[in-house]
Amino acid sequence: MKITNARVIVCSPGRNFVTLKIETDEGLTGIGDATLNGRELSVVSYLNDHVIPCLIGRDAHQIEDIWQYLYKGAYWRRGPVTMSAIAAVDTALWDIKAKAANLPLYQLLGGRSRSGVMVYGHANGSDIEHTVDEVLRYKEMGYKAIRAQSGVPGLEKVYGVGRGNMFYEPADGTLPSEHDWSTEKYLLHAPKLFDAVRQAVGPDIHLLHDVHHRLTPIEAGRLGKALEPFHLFWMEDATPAENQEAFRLIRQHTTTPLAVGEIFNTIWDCKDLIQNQLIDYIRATIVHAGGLTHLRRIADFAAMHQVRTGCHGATDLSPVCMGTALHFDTWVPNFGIQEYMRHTEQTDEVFPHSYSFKDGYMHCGETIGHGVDIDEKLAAKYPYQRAYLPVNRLQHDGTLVNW
Ligand code: GCO
Ligand code: MG
Repeated sequence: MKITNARVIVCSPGRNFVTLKIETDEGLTGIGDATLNGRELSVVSYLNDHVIPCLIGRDAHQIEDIWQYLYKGAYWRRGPVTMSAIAAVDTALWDIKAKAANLPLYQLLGGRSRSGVMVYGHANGSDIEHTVDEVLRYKEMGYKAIRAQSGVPGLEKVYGVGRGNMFYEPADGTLPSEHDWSTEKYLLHAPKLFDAVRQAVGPDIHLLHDVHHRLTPIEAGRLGKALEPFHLFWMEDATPAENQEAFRLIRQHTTTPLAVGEIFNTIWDCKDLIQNQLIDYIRATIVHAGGLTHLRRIADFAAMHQVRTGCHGATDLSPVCMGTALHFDTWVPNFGIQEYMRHTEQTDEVFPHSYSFKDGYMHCGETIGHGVDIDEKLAAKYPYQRAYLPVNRLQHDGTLVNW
């Protein structure tokens, strides 16, 4: 089965998405997500100018060889732009292979390991009271796991406080907007938030929190320790992880489970974290970590060290990534949880899909392939809109800090 054509489709039904469509001489087509929030067009160029010319004429069944060709063949390895492009090719080819086999994708990975995929939703509030209300609203909707974020008194704009609650969107300006930050204010506030949330929601709901890379390791240790009485499912991205050793210090100070990795793009970003058991959940997902072919390699390595998966699933990852991740989650033996931020109605219309939510669990569906399509005519009605992720500065002197 030869690849005859590959096209990049850029659309913005509420936010930007980059989709790769691969066509074959047997009439089968497949799609993959290539969206890199705030840097979308760099992946478009990488695909159009460098990857697609190398795909034409290749055997669509040779997923592994094509992956190696794009990874090793480029000489310049890794990085989010390259790995998102490789992921899109890989996802589209798995979609095609599953269609050729007439099977839903999870069957090709090894079949079903669980009845459904536990997901967590985002409860975002401007203050503690508002966040508690949001958590209770998510509980009402059936969620078994809920991430809680709230505004911090004295800080104007912080990560996680959305404009519309169901559809939180961090890319919010035609130039990067500026957030302000105070570690002191945040560290005083976060334990109060979880005290209130845990009391309101009861013991049975899993609670999660995203620190979004804002603390140093010792500060993260202090927060993890302060949150122990509220038994979190995880504390996410407590500190940046370029230096994987940094997590050792956090680990020494707290038993709050640690998750990291939504910005990782290969196994090399998490090798030390995993083999030294410095984390509990690995957040890498399909689109930013080289597709299914690479993600399953990370997952197998993680399983050897009792690290479980917790795939990134923010709205800036398209429904194509979500659908594919759900097939991965249905199979992966060391599954932990899946993030699920709902897309807007416009996005769902552009990307018809077979996955569904019921009682806190997602189901990938039994449609052959990964079960997500793109309505190209509708997509054409939503052209690309320039959008940036924000930057973050210390409140007291304007120093640029981690976002
Ligand atoms: C999460 C993430 C996102 C990111 C976003 C950046 O845990 O869901 O932190 O909200 O900020 O994906 O593009
Ligand atoms: Mg996060």
